[in-house]
Amino acid sequence: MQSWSSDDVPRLDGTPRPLRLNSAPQPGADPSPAAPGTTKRLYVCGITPYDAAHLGHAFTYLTFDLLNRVWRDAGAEVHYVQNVTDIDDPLLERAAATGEDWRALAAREIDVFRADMEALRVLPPRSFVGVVESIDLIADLVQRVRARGAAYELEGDVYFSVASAPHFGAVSGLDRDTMLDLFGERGGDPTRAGKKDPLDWLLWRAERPGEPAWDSPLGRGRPGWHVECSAISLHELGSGFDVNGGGVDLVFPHHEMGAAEAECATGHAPQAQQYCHVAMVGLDGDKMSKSQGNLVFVSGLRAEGADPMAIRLALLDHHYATPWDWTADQLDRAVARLARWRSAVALPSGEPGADVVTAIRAALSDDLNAPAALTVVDRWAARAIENQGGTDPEAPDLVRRAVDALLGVAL
Ligand code: 5CA
Ligand code: ZN
Repeated sequence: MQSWSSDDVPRLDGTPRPLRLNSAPQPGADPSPAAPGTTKRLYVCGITPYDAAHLGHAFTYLTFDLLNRVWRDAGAEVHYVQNVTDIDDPLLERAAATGEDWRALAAREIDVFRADMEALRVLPPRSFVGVVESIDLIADLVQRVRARGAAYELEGDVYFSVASAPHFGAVSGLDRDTMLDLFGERGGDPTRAGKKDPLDWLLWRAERPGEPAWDSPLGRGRPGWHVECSAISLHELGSGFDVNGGGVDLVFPHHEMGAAEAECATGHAPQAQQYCHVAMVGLDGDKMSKSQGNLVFVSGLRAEGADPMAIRLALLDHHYATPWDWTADQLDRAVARLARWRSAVALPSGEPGADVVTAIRAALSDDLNAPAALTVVDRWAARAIENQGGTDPEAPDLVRRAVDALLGVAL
C-alpha cells in the first residue's frame, strides 16, 4: 500500500562510528557493520489500525527511524519494510462494536497513521505492506511449512507444530512456563482442545460465519497473526535480514513464532541477524495500550496545536530500552528545548559545529542513545545563545543539518 513522503535527508561530511546495538545476535548470525554501498534490511512490525497511533507506537517507530538514519549516515542503502495488520481479531471486534465496516475503519486509521508519521518526520518504509494485499504470499508460506511436515489441521484450521522448530526460544530466551503464560495473554490459544502441544499456534483460520475470508489452497479463511510478518518479511527481504524490530510486547510469542515459521519454510536460520525491541511507554504507571484505554494520541496532541517537532523531541529524550511514562510536562520541556535550538541556529555564527556532529554520531552509535545526543545539541545551543554567536559562521547551518539528518528534527 502507499507509504508516506519525507523531505530529503541532508548528507554530512566525516566518518560515522559503527553502530553497536545492545541486543544479542541470533545463533549463526553474521552482523557486519554498514560499509558504504551496503544494503541494510530492516523489518518493523506495524500497526493494527483500529485506533490512532498513540505515543507508544510513535516511540517504537522513532527508534527504528534513528536506526534507519544512522545506517544511511554510514552510507548504507536501507530496505525498510513495515506491515499493516489490516485484518485481525481486534480490528473486527472494534468494527463490530461501533457498527463500522472493518475496511473503512482500517483505511481511516491508516490515513491518520501516515499523517502522524509524516508530521513526526519518520522516514517512510520502502515497502509498506498490508495483510489483505498479501493473502496469497501468506498462504504460500503456510503451504511451504506444510510441505515440510511442520503443520497439521484441526477442525479446518492449520496449526504450526512447535515440535518442528529446533531453535524455538532463541529469540526470547524464555522458559516454557513463561512462554505458556505470555501466549495465553497475547492472542494465543494454549487451552484449545485437540492441539498436539499447547504452544502450537494458528497459521490459517478457516472461515467462520460473518467473518471475512479469502480463497486459498488451504481453503477459505484468513491468516493467523505471526505468519503475516514472517511471510511479508521473507518475501521482501529474504532470510537473515539485519534487524527485526518492534515493541518488547512482541518478543514472545510474535517474533519467536514468526522466526520459527520463516526458518522452517526456508530451511535457513536465523530469520534475522538481530531482534531489537523497544520498551513500553506507559501512562500513570500502566502500559499505554488500546485495550487499557489509557492512550495519548499523536493526532490528538497535533490537534491541540502541539508542534510535531516538539513531540519528536519529547520522545527522543528517552532511551529505547528503558520503559518510561508519558507526562504532559515532558512536552512543555521539549517545546522550550526546541525554541532554544531554533534561536541558536538562527544566530549568524556559533562554536565550531564539526565536534557537535561527531558527538551526536558517537551517542547514536552507542545503542541509539538519543538522550545523550540531545544533550550534545543543548550544550552547543546554550553556548551560542550565551555568546550571541561564536567563531564559526558555518556552524549554525551545520548543526541544523546534523539535527535534521541524524535526529530527524527540522529546526
Ligand atoms: N500489528 C501488530 C504487529 S504485527 C501490532 O503489535 N500492532 S500494534 O498497533 O499493537 O502496535 C504497533 C507497534 O507499536 C508494535 O511494534 C508494538 O510492539 C508497538 N507498541 C505497542 N504499544 C506500545 C507501547 N505502549 N510502547 C511502545 N511500543 C508499543
Ligand atoms: Zn508483526
